[in-house]
Amino acid sequence: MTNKNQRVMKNVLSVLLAFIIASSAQAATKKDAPKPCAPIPSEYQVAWQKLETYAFVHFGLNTFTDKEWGYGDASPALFNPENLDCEQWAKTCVAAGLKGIIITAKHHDGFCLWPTKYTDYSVRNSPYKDGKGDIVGELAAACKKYGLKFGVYLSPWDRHQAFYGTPLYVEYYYCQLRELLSQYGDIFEIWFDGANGGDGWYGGANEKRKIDRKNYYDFARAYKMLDELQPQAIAFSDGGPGCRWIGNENGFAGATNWAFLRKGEVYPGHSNRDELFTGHADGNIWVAGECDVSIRPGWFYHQNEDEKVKTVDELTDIYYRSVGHNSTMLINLPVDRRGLVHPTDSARIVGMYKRIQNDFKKNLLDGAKIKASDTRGKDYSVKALTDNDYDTYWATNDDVTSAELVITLKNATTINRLMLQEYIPLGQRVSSFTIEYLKGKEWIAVDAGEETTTVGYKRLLRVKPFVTKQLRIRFNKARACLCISEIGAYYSK
Ligand code: FUL
Repeated sequence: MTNKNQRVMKNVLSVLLAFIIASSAQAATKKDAPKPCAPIPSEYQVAWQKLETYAFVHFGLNTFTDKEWGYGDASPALFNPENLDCEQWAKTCVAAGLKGIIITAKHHDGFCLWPTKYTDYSVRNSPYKDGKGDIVGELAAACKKYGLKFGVYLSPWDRHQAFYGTPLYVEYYYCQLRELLSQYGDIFEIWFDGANGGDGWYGGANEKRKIDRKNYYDFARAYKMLDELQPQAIAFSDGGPGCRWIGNENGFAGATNWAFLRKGEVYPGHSNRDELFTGHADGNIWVAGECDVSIRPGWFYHQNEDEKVKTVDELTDIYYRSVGHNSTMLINLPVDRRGLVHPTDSARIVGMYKRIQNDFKKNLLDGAKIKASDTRGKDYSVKALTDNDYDTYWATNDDVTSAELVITLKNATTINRLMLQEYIPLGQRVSSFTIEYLKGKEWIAVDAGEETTTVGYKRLLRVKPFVTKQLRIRFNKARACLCISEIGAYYSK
């Protein structure tokens, strides 16, 4: 072999060798990875949960009739928001760190904010832009422009339509759903509200109508349509399947909060509020909770609630009890009669965001030494716990379902906030944990004022300030080996 040939051969061999090493390392990572612990979320459910906070906008004829539940008989002539500006809503959300907006395309009164082909009871017959407006379209465009996700609420209950309660209405409902899913770009969440109060205008019948909540709407059709047109869209209802109602409208999830329900037990319109609040520890489908709450007492704008907007303190408390309890926070900003988010509401929600950003400004565990009682191997080391990358995680060996982390800080540090995150693509595992700090020679358990059971995507604890150089996190019990993405400690003034 000539020198040149030898060199070429050497190069080929080294490339081959690198390839073999790389692919065997990859195979090792794969082989060593913890097995998923069922039920597990879809990739879309994981992406959705990472949004953490997003906005609801309740807007419609109710805004002009000062009602919460329109009867279905109000004239579209009343709908006239003269300064409507969806970009103002979007800019408010961006300033408040909210990641998307879900709008009431149709509420229970049946009035549609888009010029649907299937009824006259819509913006098309209102003074707004002389009937040429399309608020769903305008908001979809504003969301796109400002990098927000866009979602819709399409009330199954319709107090306007004469044929509500008959099979024809179900056809009507799915025609409208198809319009919304095919005309406005990507939809991240669709809301199937569970309310079916009974009485309504119904084309002048003025009567009470009862439907079979479990079967009437044939929701399987909706899920099929979503699979076909918007597979990433998360379907909200009392029982999912994308995400579930948390069982109250206060914005609070259980401190114990499993992302599971038992298949078939909860469906839209059924409400066992206790099981929605905590999920089912033994559930077999992944349906994480969503906390919907209004920034005012009502969902729609009422001038007499201008002084009743939730304070920054109240909103911050909601954040800790929703996002911090393994749920998402869906905060309603009711747009007023001008068609704008009211300045008080905007100031409060931005105030909450600033407070939260401040609370989590600096992870005091950065640069700390962490020792684990068990580690699966170098691909799952404790380094992952503070690398600020959710997708890397510390894991224990297969049979190790309890383990502890001892964290040594450089200096004595004051702490009053703690954070834990599990790597949920492999399931939700932890069912009991304790956090302690070293005081002299004694380990003292922090008092979170609530049970320290589940973790899930994110668990936040607010504790009385303590000063320490060492922390200990004990995972006492889990459904399978531990997979922890991030841990944090902070000081909030
Ligand atoms: C409830 C509805 O009845 C309210 O009007 C509101 O839309 C709320 C978010 O859901 O079920």
